[in-house]
Amino acid sequence: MAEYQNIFTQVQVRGAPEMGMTEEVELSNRTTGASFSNLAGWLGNAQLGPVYLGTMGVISLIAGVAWFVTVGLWYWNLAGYNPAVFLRDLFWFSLEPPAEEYGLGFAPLAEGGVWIIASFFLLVSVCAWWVRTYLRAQALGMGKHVSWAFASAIWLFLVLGLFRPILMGSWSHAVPYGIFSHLDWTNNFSLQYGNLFYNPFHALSIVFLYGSALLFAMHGATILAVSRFGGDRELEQIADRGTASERAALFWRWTMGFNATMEGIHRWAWWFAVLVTLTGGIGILLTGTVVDNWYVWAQEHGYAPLD
Ligand code: 07D
Ligand code: 07D
Repeated sequence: MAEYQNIFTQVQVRGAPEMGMTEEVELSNRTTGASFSNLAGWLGNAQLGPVYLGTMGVISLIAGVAWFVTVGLWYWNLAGYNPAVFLRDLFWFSLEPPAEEYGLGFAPLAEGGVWIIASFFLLVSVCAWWVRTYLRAQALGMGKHVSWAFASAIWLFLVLGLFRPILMGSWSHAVPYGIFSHLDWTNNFSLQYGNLFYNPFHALSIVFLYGSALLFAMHGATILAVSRFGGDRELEQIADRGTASERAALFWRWTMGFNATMEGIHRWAWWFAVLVTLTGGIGILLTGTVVDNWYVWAQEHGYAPLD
C-alpha cells in the first residue's frame, strides 16, 4: 500500500549504498561494505558505513578497550568474581589513583598501579581519536573545527587527570574511575578548596554550558520552524539567503531586536561549547596550585562578603 508522504516525512529510499569519494583518499583503510537500518534512518541517515579505521582508529580502539577491560577486571576482582555482586554494585565500584605518598612514581598494582596503567591506555585512546578526527577532516578537505572543539574537551580531561596532578606532585589528585566515585571526587574537590561556586572560571564554564543549551534550543527550533520554506537546507540558505532565513532572522529581530546570521549562529554555538571546557580547565588548573580556598579568595577580591 502506498504510504502518505509529504515534504516533512523522511522517505527511506534504498538504492546502492553511497560509498563516498574515491579520489585522493586512502581506500585501503576504508571498509568496503555498507548496510542499512530503519532505526538509524528514523534518527538520521539510514546507511551504516563504510567506516575508516586506519592506524589511529585501530590504536584508539585497542587502547580504549584495554582501559575499559582493565577497569572492568578491577571491578570483577572487587566483586569477588561473583556476577550477581558485579551487576548489583557496578555503579559503586571504583578504581582509585595511588595515595599521596607515592607522588608521581609508580605504585604497587593493588594500591593504584592499576589506575596508572588504565590511565595510560585512556590517554592513548583519546589522543589517537583526536588525531583521527583531524586526519579524516583533512582527507575530506574540511576545516578542522571538530578537532579543535574536541581539543577543548581534551584540555579539561588532561587538566583533571594529568596536568593538575603533575603540578600538585601526586597522582592522588586525579579522578578515580567509577560512576559514583567520580561524582564523590567532584563534590569533595569543591569542599576541599572552599566551594567551587566562588571560582569565577567555574561560573564562566556554567555560563557557556547553559548558554550552549539555550543557543542549541533556539537554533534547532528556528530551523525546524522554517523547514517548510527549505530552512533545513542551511548551506543553500547561507549561500543564497532565501525566504526561510529571512523569516528566521526576522523572528529573532522582531522578538529580541537582534538576529544572528545563518552562518554566524554556528560560530556562536561553536564558541559557547568550546568555552565550557576551556574556561573550566583554567579554573581546575588554578585550584590547589594558585588558589587554596576559593571562598577566601573571593572575600579578598570583593566577590564574597567579609562575614
Ligand atoms: C551524552 C556522549 C556519550 C558519552 C557517554 C559517557 C563512559 C564511562 C565508566 C569504565 C555527555 C560514556 C561513559 C565511557 C564508563 C567506567 C567506570 C556525553 C554524551 C554516555 N565523566 N559527571 C557522567 C565521564 C567528570 C559529572 C556520565 C567521563 C569530571 C557529574 C558518565 C569523564 C567531573 C555527572 C560520565 C568525566 C564530572 C557526570 C554521563 C572524563 C566534572 C552526572 C556523561 C573522561 C566535569 C552524570 C553518574 C554524559 C552521571 C555524569 C563520564 C569527568 C562530573 C558516566 C568519561 C571529573 C556531576 N559522567 N565528570 O552524558 O549520571 O556526558 O553520573 O573526563 O550527573 Mg562525569
Ligand atoms: C569532563 C571533558 C572531558 C571529556 C572527554 C571525553 C570518553 C568516553 C566513550 C563515547 C564535561 C572522553 C570520553 C573517555 C568515550 C564513549 C562510549 C566535560 C569533560 C575528553 N557545576 N564542577 C563543571 C555545574 C558544582 C565541580 C563544568 C553546575 C558544585 C568540579 C560545568 C552546578 C560542585 C568540576 C559545571 C555545579 C562542583 C566542575 C563541567 C550547579 C560539586 C570540574 C563542564 C547548578 C558539589 C568542571 C571548572 C563539562 C570544571 C565542572 C556545572 C555545581 C564541582 C560547567 C551547573 C559546587 C570539580 N561544573 N560543581 O563540560 O571545569 O564537563 O570546573 O550546582 O572539573 Mg560544577
